Amino acid sequence: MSDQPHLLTETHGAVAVIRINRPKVLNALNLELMTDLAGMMEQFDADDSINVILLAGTERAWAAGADIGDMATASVNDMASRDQFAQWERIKRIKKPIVAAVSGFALGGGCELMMHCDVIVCSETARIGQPEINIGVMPGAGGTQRLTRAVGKALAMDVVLSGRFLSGQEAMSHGLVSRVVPPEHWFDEALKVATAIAAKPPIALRSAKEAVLKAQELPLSQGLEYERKLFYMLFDTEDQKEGMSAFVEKRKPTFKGR
Ligand code: CO8
Repeated sequence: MSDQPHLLTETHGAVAVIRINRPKVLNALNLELMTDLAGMMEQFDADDSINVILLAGTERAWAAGADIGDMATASVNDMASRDQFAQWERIKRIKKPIVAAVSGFALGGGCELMMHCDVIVCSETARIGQPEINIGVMPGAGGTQRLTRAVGKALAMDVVLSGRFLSGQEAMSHGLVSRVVPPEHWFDEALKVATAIAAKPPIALRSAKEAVLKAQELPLSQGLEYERKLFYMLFDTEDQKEGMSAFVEKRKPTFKGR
């Protein structure tokens, strides 16, 4: 094992940056890393001084998938008893917005981790795919489901069955990522986006994230009802009073997260 930490953190105002740091294996995601990542995200989720989490890889790789070395000789029972997906469930439950800064390879579990993020800022030259088919398996952390919902059946089938990679530009044109940027700006643009979001009222951010995620699961009429309830609830926050008064008084609002 390397003595370098596999996750690095820093804060920029109300943005907590987590960088995946296993460059020698293109940021392959092993169980220890995923467990620490989930724990770190939960800590930032509970920290009132943080409003947005920015998850980044390196320039060469966001993450080239789950660590194949760890799985190569595993049995069904080994895989089931490791229960690796419990860590992914923890990430799914993070309430604060997660911005992804994606450059290089986002493959297999890497693509699936990217799809767990809320706003995805991606380099034009990123290489995104679900190439598990090339090593005798298929996506296991949501790839067949989230990719299909994002890009539609035809392209999802192509990516999953052929194992081919999409460029950042292609991913953008099919709605898989939020913004695509020139290669040299993959991190600074993502930080700008995260910083801008971090200035918004925290309770409204959390509610809006929750409602958009519900759209992936609920039928339209139930989703609309869910949205309406969250919308009404925001009228019980100081930030709603402040935001609307500031608009009427033509001044900048000061949000307090209450
Ligand atoms: N796991 C472990 N090591 C990896 C991985 C990986 N996913 N990807 C790259 N590496 C290692 C290589 O073995 C190599 O190590 P070394 O220098 O010791 O030989 C190093 O990273 C650099 O890689 P390459 O020399 O291969 O670099 P290239 O530029 O030639 O190729 C590629 C880059 C195309 C990204 C290539 O490395 C590759 O194909 N990687 C594997 C991609 C892949 O198949 N990903 C899917 C993995 S399976 C998966 O993600 C299932 C998810 C299920 C849910 C998660 C819960 C467990």
